[in-house]
Amino acid sequence: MNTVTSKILFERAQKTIPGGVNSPVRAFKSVGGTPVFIEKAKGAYLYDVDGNQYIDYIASWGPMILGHAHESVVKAIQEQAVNSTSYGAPTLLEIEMAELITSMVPNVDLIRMVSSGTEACMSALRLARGYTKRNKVIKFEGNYHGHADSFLVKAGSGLATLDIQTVPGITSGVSVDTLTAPYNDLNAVKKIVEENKNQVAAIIIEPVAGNMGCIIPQQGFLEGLRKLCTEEGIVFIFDEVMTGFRLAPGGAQEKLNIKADLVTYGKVIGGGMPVGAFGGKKEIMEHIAPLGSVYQAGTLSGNPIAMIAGYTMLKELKDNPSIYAELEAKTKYLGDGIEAVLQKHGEKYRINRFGSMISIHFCDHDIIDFDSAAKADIPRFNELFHFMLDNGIYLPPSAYESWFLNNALSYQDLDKTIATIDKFLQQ
Ligand code: HOZ
Repeated sequence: MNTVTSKILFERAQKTIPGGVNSPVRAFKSVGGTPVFIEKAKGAYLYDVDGNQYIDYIASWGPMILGHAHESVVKAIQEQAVNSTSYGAPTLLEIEMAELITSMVPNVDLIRMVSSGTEACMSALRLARGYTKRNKVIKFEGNYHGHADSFLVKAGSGLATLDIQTVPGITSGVSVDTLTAPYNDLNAVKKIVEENKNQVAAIIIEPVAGNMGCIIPQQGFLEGLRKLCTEEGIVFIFDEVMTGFRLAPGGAQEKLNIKADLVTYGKVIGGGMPVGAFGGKKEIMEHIAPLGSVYQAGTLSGNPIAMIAGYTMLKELKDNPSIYAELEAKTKYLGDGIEAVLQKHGEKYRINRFGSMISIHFCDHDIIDFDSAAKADIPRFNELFHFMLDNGIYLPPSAYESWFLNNALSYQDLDKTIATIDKFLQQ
């Protein structure tokens, strides 16, 4: 595959942008090689600056559930753009968006728009601290909640990809309040809570993890955390930046039937535009300014372009819930097809799949937490990544990321993906 223009652009980018990218995972550092630069995308396909087409399994890290440049979303953005791109003042659109989200998602009485998933998680934690008057937070190893200081301890995604254990610039005063436990280990969490009696403000979790590959919560894990939070007066925060509106109209809360106290969202509620939100129980949300004194603000919060793009996509998901069954069927088809070829070639593997999230791990042990994910054969994944890319299939450029399916993918695309993995295994 000819990617000469991408290579030239990467050289040029490095002269003015740190590492040539605006988000580290994109740099291909762990998989090696140089990133391809994208010119456009439509439906299930990305097109790079050299004119190559790729079947996309990233979907902008989740939000492109209906595929890229979905017609109604594009039209809505165009119609709004002529009325200006930002006002810094209230709009009807924000109310319609809040009403739509609260009609789709359980346990969200009030919701505040922000501009990214990072901002949503950072604000939700501040709120939980303000509400409980406690300082500590428990997060899970390999979960990633954006790049706010409190969350960059044993984090997944780019930190796992680049093997960054400690982040310079984060003071010990901040990180001392972040306690970590292995994912799926309820007893470890109970122990931490016991050792920090009445000090834990929040437990934050990716209800289905997507930042160390896709990892599924084991039976009883989330239920146990819910019970513990209720008993100990801890705010239970679901980070639904990846799972929100993807696993079900009501996200992981609906799909797994677990109530969170606060929920955070990211790009998915903007149809891929830069946006996020956090919401939850009235009793907690009322502590946010201007109702309460937990301060949180932003000129671009509730931005009209982001609102109309997100509203249009979410409304389509609400009106056509069969999309979820279609997506899940496609993901199962892909997973079963990949499993068949892996078995045929006697490869050691685990496939983790939930809804339209999936990841393949080359190993002979179950992938249930960060340690087990890290013990898989990462170089083998990196080889797969490059073989797929060279054959027009764009997987996440890291073994520590989930793949995300979009509903524009055809069964022909899935067959091509399976056949390409078969070819890879024949080498
Ligand atoms: N941290 C993101 C994946 N979990 C990647 C963000 C990006 O590079 O766009």
